[in-house]
Amino acid sequence: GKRVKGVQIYRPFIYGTTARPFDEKTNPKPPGVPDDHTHSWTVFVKGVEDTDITYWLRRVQFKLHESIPNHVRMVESEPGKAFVVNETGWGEFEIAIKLYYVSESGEKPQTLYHHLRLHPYGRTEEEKEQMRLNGEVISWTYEEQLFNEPYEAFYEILTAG
Ligand code: SLL
Repeated sequence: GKRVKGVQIYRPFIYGTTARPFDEKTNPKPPGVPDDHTHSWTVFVKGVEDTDITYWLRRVQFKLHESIPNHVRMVESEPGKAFVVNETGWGEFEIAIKLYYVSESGEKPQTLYHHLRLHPYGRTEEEKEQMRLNGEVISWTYEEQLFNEPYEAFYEILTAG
């Protein structure tokens, strides 16, 4: 196919993690979770304000720490749904997030890296205290996916919405 010359298309998305400490009242530990696990957490790739991104993103591979059973997780797209892995654990680590684009794009997969945060962080004590009070540790990155001179068929898909 031909490419649309001189055209750049940007699509915003968010990736990151949200973690909650286990707590009898607010986040009870489900049965079967190992004793040494202190947190539940989720890693995701999704559209801004939950807009659909599955028209350009086909699947996402999350590579978790090797200590986690079945640590390479492939998540296929479901229309309108975020790409998510839910887990429990005790430690922070780097997650490799590999994006696979829809075949019409002709784009090669691309890998992002995200540090799972379980513990409150911030530049100031106030920021940390706020996370403690909220009962969750959010670490999200806003990103824009650039499609440079997309193929004509893919351009149609990108601009159909
Ligand atoms: C650390 N470098 O030492 C890190 C590694 C690994 C965290 C953290 C295991 C969960 C499971 C888990 O939380 N690993 O057993 O399913 O802090």
